[in-house]
Amino acid sequence: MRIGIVCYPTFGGSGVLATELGKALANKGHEVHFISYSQPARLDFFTENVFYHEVNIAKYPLFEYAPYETALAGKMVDIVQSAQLDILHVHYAIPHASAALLAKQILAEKGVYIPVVTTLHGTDITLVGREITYQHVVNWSINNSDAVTAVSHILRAQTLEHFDITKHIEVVPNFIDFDRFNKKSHAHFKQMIAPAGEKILIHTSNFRKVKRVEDVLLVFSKVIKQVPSKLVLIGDGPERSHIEKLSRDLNIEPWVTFLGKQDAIEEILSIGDLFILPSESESFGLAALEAMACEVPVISSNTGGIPEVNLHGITGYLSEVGDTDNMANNAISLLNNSTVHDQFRKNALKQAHTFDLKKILIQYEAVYEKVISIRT
Ligand code: GMT
Repeated sequence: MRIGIVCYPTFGGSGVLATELGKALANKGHEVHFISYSQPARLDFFTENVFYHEVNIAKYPLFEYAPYETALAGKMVDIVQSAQLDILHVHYAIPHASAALLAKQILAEKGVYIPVVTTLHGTDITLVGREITYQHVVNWSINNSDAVTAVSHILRAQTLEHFDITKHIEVVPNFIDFDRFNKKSHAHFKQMIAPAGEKILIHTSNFRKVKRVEDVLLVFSKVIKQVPSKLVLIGDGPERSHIEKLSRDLNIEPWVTFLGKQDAIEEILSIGDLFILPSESESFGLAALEAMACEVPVISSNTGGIPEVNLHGITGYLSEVGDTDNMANNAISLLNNSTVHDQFRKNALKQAHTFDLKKILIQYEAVYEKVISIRT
C-alpha cells in the first residue's frame, strides 16, 4: 500500500507513535509518506520507501495566525495525487482529521478517491477537543472519517461520552518495538549514575503540567529517605525550570539527574529499577509501556488508559492522582523486596508483549484494507 501519515513532529506520544508506525509499515514493504510541518523527531533515517513532505505555510502580513490547516490540506491534495496514495492516516483529530477531510473533498471533485483513517490519541479528545471552539469540528471529523481508531478502551469510551458519535470507533492500542526496546546491559552507565549501587528511578515526559513531574520529585524525596536511590529525569518542556527549582527546594538536587531530550531512551530505561508516571491524565501512557519493555516496573497514577497498560500488583502499582505518599510507599516496598521486584520485572515484560508491534501492525493494516476495499 502507499500510505500517507500525518502527525505532529514533536516529542509528543502521538508523533512518536505515528512515526514508529510509518517506519514499521515501510519495513514491511509499504510505501510511506510522512506529511508534517517539520521532520518527525523519531524519523532519524530514510530508506527507499520512506518519504517526508514538509508543509510550508506562506507568510503574509495579513495573517496574524498562519492558516496551517489550509496549507496542510493543500499539501495532502498534492501528495495524494503525485505519490498516488491509497490511504491517508492522520494522527490527532485537530487539525489533521478536518484537514484530511477537506483534502478528500477536493480530490473527490478531481475524481480521486482517498479514504481517511483518523487515530485519536487523547488530548485531542480529553483536553483540547472539548473546547467549545473545537468541539463541532472534532465531532464532524470523527463522524466523517472512513475509519476511526482510539489508542485505548477508555479513550474510546470518553469519545463516545463527550461527543455525538455515529461512527464505529475501533480500539487499536499503542505498540512497542522489541527490536529496539529491550533490556540492554549497561553496567558502565549504571555505575556512572549509581556508583554505590543505589536504586535508579526514572521518569520521562515532555514536562507539561498534565504529567505532574513535581509528584515524581515528591515521591523520590520520600523514597530516598528509606532506600539509597537516584532519580533520572528524561525530557524537556515548559515545567522543566520549575522542576529544577523544586529539586533544589526539596534538597534532593544531588541525587537527581536531568538528562533533557534523549533519542536512545531504551538505553537509559535499561538501567532503571522503577519508572514513575504520576500523570493527571493519560489516554494510554506510551512511556510506561516503553519502560515495561525494558523490564522496569511502573509506579503510576490510576487514570485514563494507564490501568490498561500497568497492572496493579502485577507489573507495578496504581495510586490515585496526587497521592504521592501511596506511590512512595509502593515504590519503597517494591525496592525493598528483591523477589517481588524481580517477579514484577518479568510480569512487566510479559504484559508489554501483549502490545508487540508485530501484533498491532496487523490490526492497522486490516483497518486500511477494509476502508480501501469498500471503494474498490
Ligand atoms: O501527553 C503527551 O505527552 C502527548 C500526547 C500527544 O497527543 O502526543 O500523548 C497522548 O498520546 C500518546 C500516544 O497515543 C499517549 O500515550 C498519551 O497517553 C497521550 N497523552 C495524554 O492523554 C495526556
